[in-house]
Amino acid sequence: MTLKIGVIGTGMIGRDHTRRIAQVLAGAQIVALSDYNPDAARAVQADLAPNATVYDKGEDLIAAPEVDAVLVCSTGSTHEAYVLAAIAAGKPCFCEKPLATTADGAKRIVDAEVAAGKRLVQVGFMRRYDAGYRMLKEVVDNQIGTPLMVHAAHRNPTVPDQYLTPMAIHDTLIHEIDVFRWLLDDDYVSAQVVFPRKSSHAHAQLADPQIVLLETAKGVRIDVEIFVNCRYGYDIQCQVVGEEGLANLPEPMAITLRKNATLQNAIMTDWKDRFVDSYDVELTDFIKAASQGTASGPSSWDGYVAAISSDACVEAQEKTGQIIPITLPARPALYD
Ligand code: NAD
Ligand code: ISE
Repeated sequence: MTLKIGVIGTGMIGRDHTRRIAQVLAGAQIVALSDYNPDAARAVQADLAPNATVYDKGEDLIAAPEVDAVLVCSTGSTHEAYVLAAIAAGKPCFCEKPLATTADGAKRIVDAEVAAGKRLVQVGFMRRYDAGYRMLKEVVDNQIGTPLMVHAAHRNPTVPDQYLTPMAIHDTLIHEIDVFRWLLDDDYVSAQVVFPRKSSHAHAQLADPQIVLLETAKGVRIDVEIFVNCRYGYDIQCQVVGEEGLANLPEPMAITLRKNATLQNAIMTDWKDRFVDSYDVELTDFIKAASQGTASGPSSWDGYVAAISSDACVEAQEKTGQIIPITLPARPALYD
């Protein structure tokens, strides 16, 4: 069976996911596209999916009989309504992060999915599919004893002018928020944010860098540096310290060059390149489950917990230095 997919939101990542489904992955085809800006959808149609229908409204794409499953890749604030519409239509839905921009919005999705009685939603937390993080998890689970601390960094070379202080959490740290829950099999109980000296490259409405301190239910302490004007490259670092040893996330593969009396390794500059394989694997997982009428991988529950934890981190930014508690509701059996 070939899964017929409709993509809502044909900006940077919507275009990239359309490319991988149209040109790289097996088992699916793009039959429909929609974007708030119809020219963006038509440009992707012309370049990558000439047989797809362009819909003016995402809701019409979701309802279209030829669409078996939906990819929501539009701006974060629009995700909730589209995911709810896909659940109401009984269609599997891959939603880019964040699942919703508020915890209440994410809870509405969890409630709708629980009422539907089966998993229909996969959230785009692609790091769980990254070969390096999977190797790290294997070592954390089996070789370094009880994990005690995590030291991490999420660095982007630059960000657009619209990127404001809270986005360091909702847009950027949200990947660490999800992947550390999965890596440690744990949940957060508190968050604290402190601001180092500000980079002169950050604009007036952006505090950059930031340091987020998370504490988990099992007592692991996590520090994450978020630095989105670091200039030198796109750099994701993660070190887990356990009772018996220490494990680092592997660096992405790169040529080691000896030349002109120097030893060099290139550093990537774009998240699209850094996680290119993980996006392929996460969408392969989506295609497989959606072809069976369901979803697997990061769930609405994971998206909801990420939203609750993000909200606490934003509060911790606003009350810098204070420790903000994180309390989670009981998890519905659907997500066991
Ligand atoms: P983008 O701005 O390049 O694209 C967003 C697109 O959504 C635009 O074409 C815009 O016209 C469209 N849009 C806005 N409102 C809409 C609506 N109501 N209906 C339909 N389309 C609408 O942004 P992007 O970088 O592609 O990010 C899109 C989403 O993907 C965001 O939620 C972002 O957080 C997420 N993202 C995830 C990753 C990742 O690593 N997983 C990376 C980048 C972006
Ligand atoms: C972007 O939206 C992503 O998801 C990238 O993975 C992240 O590194 C970047 O900071 C975000 O803006």
